[in-house]
Amino acid sequence: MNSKISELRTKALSVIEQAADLAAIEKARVDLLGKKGELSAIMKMMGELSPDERKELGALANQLRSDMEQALEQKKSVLAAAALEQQLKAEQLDVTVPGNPLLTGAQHPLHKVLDEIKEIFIGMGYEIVDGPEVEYDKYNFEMLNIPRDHPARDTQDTFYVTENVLLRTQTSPMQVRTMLKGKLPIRIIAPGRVYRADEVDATHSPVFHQVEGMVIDKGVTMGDLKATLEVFAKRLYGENTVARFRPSHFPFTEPSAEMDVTCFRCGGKGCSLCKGEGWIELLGCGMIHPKVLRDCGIDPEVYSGWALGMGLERVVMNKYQIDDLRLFYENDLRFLTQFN
Ligand code: 2U9
Repeated sequence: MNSKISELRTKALSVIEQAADLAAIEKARVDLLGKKGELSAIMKMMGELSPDERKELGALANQLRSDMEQALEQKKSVLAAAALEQQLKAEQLDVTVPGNPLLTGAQHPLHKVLDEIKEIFIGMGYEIVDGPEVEYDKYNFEMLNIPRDHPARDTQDTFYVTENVLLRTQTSPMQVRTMLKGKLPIRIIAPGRVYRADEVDATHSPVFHQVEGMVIDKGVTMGDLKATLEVFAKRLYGENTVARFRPSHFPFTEPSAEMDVTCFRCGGKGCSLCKGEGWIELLGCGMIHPKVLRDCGIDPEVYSGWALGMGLERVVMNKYQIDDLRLFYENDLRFLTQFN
């Protein structure tokens, strides 16, 4: 029995010493100290010994157990440290490697240019007004001198909600609402979404944006209109921009005009952007019709005013040479990220 204990001691210490990793040390622990292990087998045989022998050999076996436990613990901590060392080496982080760039949001090109337009007019003392997209027929058409039989009222062009309610086809009802409040003088810019029953193609959409403006005060003339819009054109497209006015017709202004600006790509020489013309049409404008002033409660003998209207999509398409209006509404990141 004595020699069995000392054989087990030699063998155990050697097995523990040779354990190559944590799994091997665990296996050694089970083999040596477990219920079915070799020390347990020795302990079971103790029952057959005399009390004196049992006392002596029991003490030896207990000493062996505690020595094995200590050796296992020691080896285990050496192996655990080595394993940790190896893991740290394998998982080494290079903190200087550049990270994955995050996609950041950016302003939509329509919004970006609208903000520029607003800033230009705010700088000249204008207020920005907002109003409902579902409007009364009265504010959208009637008070703007657009009679019942006018082509613009054709149901093909207008989304009607009821006989008297519609989706606004222009932002002009906001000017009507402002005039009806009766506070003068007026200097406003009215930007917003408008609706027309058009088929979608490269230049048409049933939803688009207009920016309109209006000034009403005593003694306002066509000279004020021209001077203000020339400054606007230079601020929007650059100081070298020249504006020209062509006669036009709108039911709500008299006289009416359209304003062209020199092409900002070729400076007026003629190129593919301006189709060889040297000019690009920017907006419509005119002196507010006396009937419109009167219907909105303003005496045209005392007050006069001018108004402008432009399609925002067209301005942005010219500015960035975008050839298809649908790109504004498709939210394709390949398009949108170009304006970051
Ligand atoms: C009131 C009085 C006058 C607004 C105006 C235009 C000229 C104009 C078009 C440009 C392109 C609309 O988007 S578009 O199709 N608009 O040419 N708009 S003057 O005149 C007003 C508005 C309200 C009470």
